[in-house]
Amino acid sequence: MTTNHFEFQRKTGIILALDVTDEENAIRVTEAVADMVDAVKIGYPLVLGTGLQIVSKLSRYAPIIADFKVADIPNTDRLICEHVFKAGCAAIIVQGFTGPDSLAECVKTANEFGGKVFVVSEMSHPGGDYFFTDEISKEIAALAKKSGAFGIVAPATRPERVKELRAVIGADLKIISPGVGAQGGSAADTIKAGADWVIVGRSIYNAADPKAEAEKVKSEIEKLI
Ligand code: NUP
Repeated sequence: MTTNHFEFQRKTGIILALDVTDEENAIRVTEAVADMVDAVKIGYPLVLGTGLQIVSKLSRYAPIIADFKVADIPNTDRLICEHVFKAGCAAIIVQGFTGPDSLAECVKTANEFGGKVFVVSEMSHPGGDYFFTDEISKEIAALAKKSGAFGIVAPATRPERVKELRAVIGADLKIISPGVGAQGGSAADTIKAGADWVIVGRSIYNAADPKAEAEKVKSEIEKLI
């Protein structure tokens, strides 16, 4: 069994969402912003485009978070998590609506590899609160805490919800927040609301100068300290 020794440390407060679909761009953008981000989040677009072996190529630069929003029965969840952590990912994003047994299996498998689990509590897009009502999101966040997850995913597009979800989980769990930039959320407002990291994708990887764009977000967060 391979053990993943990557630790998340909050230096800049930025996680890059790397939704490019080819290796050349993936490496180019990651190399450019590696000093500016604490982790790189990859998901279906990049992994389906290049294969899971992209993890070993990118993990030289930063810890890798696999955003597969795992949402299955415990046995299937375990098989998915094993592949992700064996490939060298430091963390995985899973859904919480699947319930306590599925979540427990993800956390157990992650722990076997020294990896971490983030649970989606509420999604950031406009329709994201259609089923994830305030009460459901809070219940999912509470379940994430009870299950021993490392953190939750909460919407930067609704900082007030980040604040409410922070109140549910307390200080021990981490919050990572997508929705900054292209989806309209503000990095400063999200961190002020209680997020530990903002997740930024298109506004960095589509920029003519990804490094300069990441620097802007970094200094926006630094001003809060
Ligand atoms: O609620 C969520 N919203 C969201 O945007 C949960 C996510 N995991 N994401 C992901 O964050 C999304 O799939 C994308 O990879 C990233 C946001 O990217 P962008 O909107 O900054 O381009």
